Amino acid sequence: MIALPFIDQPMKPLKKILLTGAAGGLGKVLRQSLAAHCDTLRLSDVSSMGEAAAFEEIITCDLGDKEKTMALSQGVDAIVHLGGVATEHSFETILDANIRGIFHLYEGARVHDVRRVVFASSNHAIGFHKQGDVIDSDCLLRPDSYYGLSKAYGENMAQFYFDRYGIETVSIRIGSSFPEPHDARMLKTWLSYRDLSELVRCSLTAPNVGHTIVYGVSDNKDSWWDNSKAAHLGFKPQDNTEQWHASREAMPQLASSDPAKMYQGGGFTKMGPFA
Ligand code: NAI
Ligand code: 15L
Repeated sequence: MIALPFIDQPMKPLKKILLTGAAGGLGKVLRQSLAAHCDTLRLSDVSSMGEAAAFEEIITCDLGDKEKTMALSQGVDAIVHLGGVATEHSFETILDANIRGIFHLYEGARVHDVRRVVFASSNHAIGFHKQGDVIDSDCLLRPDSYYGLSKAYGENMAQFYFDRYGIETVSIRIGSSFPEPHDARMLKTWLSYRDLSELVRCSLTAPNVGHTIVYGVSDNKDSWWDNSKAAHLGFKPQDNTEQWHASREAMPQLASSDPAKMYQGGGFTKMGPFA
């Protein structure tokens, strides 16, 4: 019997996705998982991304370059925006990559009529909420760093481009996405790569998301983050930090008066000032 290709290979939901930050830690993970959801994956970063596979396009670009960043969106159906400075630095360092960069990206989306963006926001947009307090997506923004401020700005940018131009965004306040949790704090904030990949898939394909804010976190015990207001995304995390509890709790612990122990953003709450 002859196999019919359209039966064996269900249609992919999107023709072309732009992935920024493709050379980074999470970029490498999503470079693999996004391949299943589009015909063509356009990869961009300021750093080297290696060789392009047959279904990939590679464009080296600094997000601070308005013209080049806007052009990245030409012909794409959706954007997954990971690119930028990913930890705390001086304001000037953050400014071009994260603040000007996201403006350039949304302007490209507007001009090239891209209707969906998935934005890698961060828990550091809300990092000055206390550890142990449970917050949802309506909580007050409490950035803990210049980096966290840039993510709060990115979320506001996403809201503005939805209200003004109808471009939909899912802003994912990622906790800590690494192969394993590094310490006791990450027992609460960890997001496995498998759950990250599924959350990005849900964020690209769920209908009518408007501007949705969701916490990027696995199914960890006693989570600080309540995703009930993002239930329409259909995200069901599969992983949790149970297997690391004993070893991470046995590590030397911070004093209870240490800001890194008091606040959800951990050590970011006490970095700087930068001369
Ligand atoms: P990463 O630092 O490994 O990757 C970021 C990428 O952005 C790098 O490849 C870098 O070259 C690129 N980049 C930096 N400045 C740029 C510029 N001016 N123009 C173009 N590209 C530039 O970080 P990671 O861990 O992969 O994070 C990806 C995204 O997710 C970042 O936006 C980060 O803020 C966010 N995030 C990550 C978390 C995590 O636990 N890994 C937690 C919360 C948020
Ligand atoms: C982030 O936003 C950073 O990109 C990542 O490197 C981790 O520090 C993470 O937050 C975290 O809070 O653990």
